[in-house]
Amino acid sequence: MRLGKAAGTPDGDELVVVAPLALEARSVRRGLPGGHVVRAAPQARRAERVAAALRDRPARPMAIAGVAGALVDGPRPGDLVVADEVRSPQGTHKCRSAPLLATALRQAGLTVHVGPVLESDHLVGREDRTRLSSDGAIAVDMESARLLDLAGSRPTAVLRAIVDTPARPLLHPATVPGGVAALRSLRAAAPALRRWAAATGDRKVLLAGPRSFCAGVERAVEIVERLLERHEPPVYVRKQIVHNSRVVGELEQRGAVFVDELDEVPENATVVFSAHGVAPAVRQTAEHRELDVVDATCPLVSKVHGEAKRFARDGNTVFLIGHAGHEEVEGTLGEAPERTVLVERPEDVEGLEVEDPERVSYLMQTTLALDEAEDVVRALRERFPALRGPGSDDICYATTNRQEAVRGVARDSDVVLVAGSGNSSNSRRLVEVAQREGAAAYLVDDVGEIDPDWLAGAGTVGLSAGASAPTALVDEIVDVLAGLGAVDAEERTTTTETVNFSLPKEVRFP
Ligand code: 10G
Ligand code: SF4
Repeated sequence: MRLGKAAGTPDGDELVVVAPLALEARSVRRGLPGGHVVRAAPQARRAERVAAALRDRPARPMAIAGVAGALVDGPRPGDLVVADEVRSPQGTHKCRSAPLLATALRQAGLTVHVGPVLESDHLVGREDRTRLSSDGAIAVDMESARLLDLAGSRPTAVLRAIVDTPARPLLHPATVPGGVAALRSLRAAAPALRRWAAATGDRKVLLAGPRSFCAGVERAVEIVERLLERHEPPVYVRKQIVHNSRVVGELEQRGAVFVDELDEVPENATVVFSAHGVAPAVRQTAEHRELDVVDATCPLVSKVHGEAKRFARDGNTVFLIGHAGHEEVEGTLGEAPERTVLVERPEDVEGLEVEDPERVSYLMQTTLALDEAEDVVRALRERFPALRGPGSDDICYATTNRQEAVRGVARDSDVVLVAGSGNSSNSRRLVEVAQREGAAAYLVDDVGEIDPDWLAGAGTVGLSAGASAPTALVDEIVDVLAGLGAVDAEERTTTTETVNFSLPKEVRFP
């Protein structure tokens, strides 16, 4: 499924590499046999050579590869810098697919720094570096911006190998070994340019809707945010408030402290229970320790806890369908541990022993794959015909909607990317649902995790996000794709969600 210029054209001449100096060009050529490497500093005659090479290959991506000086401490001679933007007095060029090239380089075992690169019209001395880095630039070269001016709308990447650093500026005794290390790195880096180029191309992006935050996550995050606004930090949170590294990291920066267990929370402190819910034993410990509890358990998880209590009170054996060790499962199991049995898959059903086969019921983790959970229920019903289920589905509306939406998108996509963290059960289920529809599908917790090979030849990319993944990450993924070629984005919304949960009284401030 392709749109416009094919995504990925690995024909040996798939990109134009511009290397300003002869030594740089030679290093790149050695690492990129058959590649089209143009040697060109941006003086008028050489710039014309670059322009001609680009004119002859109008649809090819362009990579600039050469050496540079580091402006900050950190990069060492031989390290690589991938520019996410190039600044010059004339303006700024964005290099939006930089994370993808950086990933390919890291996969090759190279040390990579991603950040802004400055173009300077003169060699930069030791004193100038602090001033030039004050806006966040990490490296300086002498031609990237002017070469990018020639690129037109084609995808571009800027790769630089560090020769000199603030501690070892140019004309230092270490300059020669630094230069040797940089040229060696350029050669080693060249094959990654080819992988980056193979991922370029115009494409269609199908955005699965709904995606990203559900009402339970919105509520849980807002609870912590409101407490942080009202209280002096720290605000303690038992476990990750939701299973997303970015959400947790941002709250941490604002003063939230995430703990594994309540014994890490000081006496009389405020502690938030995560959206996944807790076992009654945890509540009792908090009460015993006189902690100020604010409960961010999603009301739809609380509903399942209520059902567990009711079934257990009626003398039922409760089969809880879910994943062992998951926090939500631990919490629900804790409501009636002596009466509840965890069932993970249909094969588990055969070995189940119960007190009274006439008094059996089932419950579910809220974030399971619908089709998989149904298989388990079917197996349970075959073995225990008297099986009772919950009043209404335990798999929540948000899980159901996101799975339905990603399924529709996956059918028409070559590859599906799902924004979400590795420990997010619902996000992982979205990947699996997409895979069952026949698409290649991957979980992406950060744009730096996107492997360029996933996108090679993929003219249609589906995009979704787990219930705990922020929309900002989806936007960043689209931005990276847009750095690889023109993106024709289409929203595929299967349903519009209007669910909203009220906040607990402890954070309903006047
Ligand atoms: O999908 P899981 O349960 O791992 O949680 P999450 O934090 O990634 O997403 C929100 C879902 C819940 C809070 C579970 S009800
Ligand atoms: Fe609540 Fe469903 Fe979101 Fe879990 S996934 S927090 S149950 S709305």
